[in-house]
Amino acid sequence: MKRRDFLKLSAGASLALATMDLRSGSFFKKAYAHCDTGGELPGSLGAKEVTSVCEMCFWRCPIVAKVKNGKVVKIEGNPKSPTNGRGDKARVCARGNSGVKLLYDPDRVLHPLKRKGARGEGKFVKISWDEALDEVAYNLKKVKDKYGPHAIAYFDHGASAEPLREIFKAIGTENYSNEPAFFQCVGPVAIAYISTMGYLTSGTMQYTDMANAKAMLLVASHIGENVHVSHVMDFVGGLSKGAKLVVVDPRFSVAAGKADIWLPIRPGTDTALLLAWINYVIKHELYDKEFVNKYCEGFSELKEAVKDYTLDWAAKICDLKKEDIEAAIKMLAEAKPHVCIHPGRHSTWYGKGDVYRHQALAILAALFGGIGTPGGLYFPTPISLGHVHSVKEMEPKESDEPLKEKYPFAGPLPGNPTHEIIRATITGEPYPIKAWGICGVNILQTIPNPYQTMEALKKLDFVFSLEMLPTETALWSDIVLPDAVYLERYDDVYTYDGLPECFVTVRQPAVEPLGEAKPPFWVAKELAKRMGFDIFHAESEEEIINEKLKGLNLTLEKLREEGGLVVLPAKGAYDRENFKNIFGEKGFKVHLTIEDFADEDFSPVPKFEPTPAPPKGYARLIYGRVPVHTFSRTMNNEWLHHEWPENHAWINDEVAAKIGIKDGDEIILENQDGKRSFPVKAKVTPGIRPDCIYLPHGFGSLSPKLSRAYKKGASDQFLITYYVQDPFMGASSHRTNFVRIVKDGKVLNIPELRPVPNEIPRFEIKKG
Ligand SMILES: Nc1nc2c(c(=O)[nH]1)N[C@H]1C(S)=C(S)[C@@H](COP(=O)(O)OP(=O)(O)OC[C@H]3O[C@@H](n4cnc5c(=O)[nH]c(N)nc54)[C@H](O)[C@@H]3O)O[C@H]1N2
Ligand SMILES: Nc1nc2c(c(=O)[nH]1)N[C@H]1C(S)=C(S)[C@@H](COP(=O)(O)OP(=O)(O)OC[C@H]3O[C@@H](n4cnc5c(=O)[nH]c(N)nc54)[C@H](O)[C@@H]3O)O[C@H]1N2
Ligand code: SF4
Ligand SMILES: [Mo]
Repeated sequence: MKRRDFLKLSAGASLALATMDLRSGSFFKKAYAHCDTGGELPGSLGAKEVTSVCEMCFWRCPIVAKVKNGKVVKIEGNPKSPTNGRGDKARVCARGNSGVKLLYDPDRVLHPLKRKGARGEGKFVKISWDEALDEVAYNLKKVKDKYGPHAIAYFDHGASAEPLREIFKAIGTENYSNEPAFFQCVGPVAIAYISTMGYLTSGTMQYTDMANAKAMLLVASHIGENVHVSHVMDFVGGLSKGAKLVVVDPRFSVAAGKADIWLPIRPGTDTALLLAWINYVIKHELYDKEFVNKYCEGFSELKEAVKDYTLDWAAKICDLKKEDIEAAIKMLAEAKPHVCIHPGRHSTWYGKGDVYRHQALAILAALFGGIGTPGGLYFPTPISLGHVHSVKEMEPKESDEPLKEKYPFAGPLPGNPTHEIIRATITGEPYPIKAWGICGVNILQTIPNPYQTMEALKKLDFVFSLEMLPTETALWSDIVLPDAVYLERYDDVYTYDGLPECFVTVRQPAVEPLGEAKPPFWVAKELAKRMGFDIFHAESEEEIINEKLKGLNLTLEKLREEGGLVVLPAKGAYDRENFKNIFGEKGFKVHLTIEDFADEDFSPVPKFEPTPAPPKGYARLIYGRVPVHTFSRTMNNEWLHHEWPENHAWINDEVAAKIGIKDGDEIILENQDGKRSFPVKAKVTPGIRPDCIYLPHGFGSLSPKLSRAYKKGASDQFLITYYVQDPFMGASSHRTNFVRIVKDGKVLNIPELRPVPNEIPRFEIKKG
């Protein structure tokens, strides 16, 4: 298959990479046809402009909301933002534009609700806020009194979950699942990069200087489908200036469509490739000697540890051609030190070996000298906000039987691994967990094994959620509290500490909350009152915001006058000498071998730990993003649903021909435990390996109350029943499941077209 043939396949590419300025498109005309603007044409004429911050995903782009007749009619990028394209080029992505349709989603939860039927059944009655809050406070107190503070757990994600978190801290529980954002997302990459180079390159921010890179390596990172506006702009900026690109992905992603070399790797074998590359770079002296001598520790141990990993070995394990992987590493080496080895972001793939994969990526970046240099990874600018005195932060007491005991690198983080909480809820061991609070996370669509999560939900004495939409998770709650949408509330002060310039901005309401929806700060304050916690001394969110802005000699008023955003200079992005690591130590050091890992009986250098290959008759289930949706949260959005209403299951064309599947056929996927998906259309393509089936994530909602999203496409999540927990920090794997196809009631086994070498064990299906 030649590159130009593949280019035809990446239909999503231009859509995604344009980062969607939809202002002049027919899309908007059509979209506005449904927008009730009181008979007036929408647009900026005569509209009030309110600056704020997007929360359609966590990149938090600065925005301007245009308000006409008391309604938000349009959202644009804040023209002052140095990262979204300034002035009239200020961009938001398709999702950012479509916040309007989250706000006015007819399915929104606008009143406090109390469950009437069984959990999950979706039957509720409206109750007053007083009743709802009394009920939450009463039940949390009851569980705490009977079983102790750790019997209460909190699942949270995103801005609106933060005020409520203070309640759980005051209760004294350490069982907040420190977010799907860690244990289902960045956990492994965070541990690897902090341990190797002393800072986190992939938190909310990504410190990747792709705009100035001469070459880039993306391992999985499917930029273009994974859309964070300034990140995509940096990527495209680098490419347009001629940067070379190597993409390692079993699927022909949008980014692969832009690549000089695409390596369609056997899933789960990336560390083998990286180890062979590290060995090759050392053996052929392709590394940056000055950088390694000056900043790196452990070079000779690393050299010794990787000496047997040859390109021939990796080619066999990874099912790639030796010539291709050699050409790729040479291409990257030629650009050193201005080479961007992307650290990745979502990294909870296989449970075992995920940390080593990202450790190997960090080592490769260091060998090329691509850290603290233009075009490589860079250092964040320190920005200090003022101290908040008006909220009394409580620290949870540690339990005698900590759930993270088995995981040495979950230690310094607040919260406990998600699946430790879920299993303790089911078994009562090591202690009972009897009540859950949920905010900003759709636990049934994002935490592996939703069937186990439902089992846990059934066991609870009490569960409540703060939500905007009647999602699967809301349907399983006893009390649902209606949250204000981000366009209706204050949240936080947001700083951007990257390149080309930094800034500070703030989220503020464009309109009043609809119905009886209330902002999270109000909810937390009211709950604190009822629980008897004297923690919120601020009268309003503005007070807290002003305390924070004081650190930058700003006030909310001043920030508003400045167009909602103040640009701050980026400092020290390439300054290795004055770098301070996250532990506050000055001076830049790279640990090519990690003693802390050895101290905990892990390997100090990356180790290839093969994940089991698909059992005979199955393909591995893999997943990713589509550019116009964020996880499950946007599936019911009118405009985004219109653009991308359902997902397709990507199936290799040779496999499809052998089992008689045609493009567009309706199929069902069945996993190794016999769990079946909703019907989904097949996308037959040479752009995926024969041993994988790919499902874009977030589709296939199980909530009948989401009138657009319900049963549209298939949920990857409901096929993920088997997970492996990462021995470093207890994060759970998402790519350890296998599927075959059911068509017209007949089960079709997936033929094995790529032989599996003996070094890779095979997954064994448990009977019964
Ligand atoms: N539009 C949109 N953008 C988003 C989000 C969203 O919901 N919507 N979410 C944001 C968030 S929080 C995150 S964490 C990021 C996630 O985005 P990334 O960090 O880019 O996610 P990955 O899992 O690294 O990438 C998915 C790709 O991995 C490939 N893949 C699967 N298995 C393997 C394997 O074993 N090896 C290799 N090399 N590749 C494999 C898949 O084919 C797919 O192309 O996206 C962010 N951006
Ligand atoms: N199978 C599978 N699982 C995954 C992933 C995957 O690709 N596949 N990706 C993983 C990754 S990288 C991540 S970061 C996580 C993301 O995990 P989640 O954050 O759980 O993602 P969503 O499905 O968008 O669920 C968010 C929920 O919060 C609600 N919500 C959104 N905004 C607000 C708000 O302002 N206030 C309130 N109260 N509620 C709000 C939405 O309605 C929705 O129900 O998922 C992880 N899990
Ligand atoms: S990338 Fe898109 S959805 Fe995410 S914050 Fe920016 S505009 Fe909003
Ligand atoms: Mo994520």
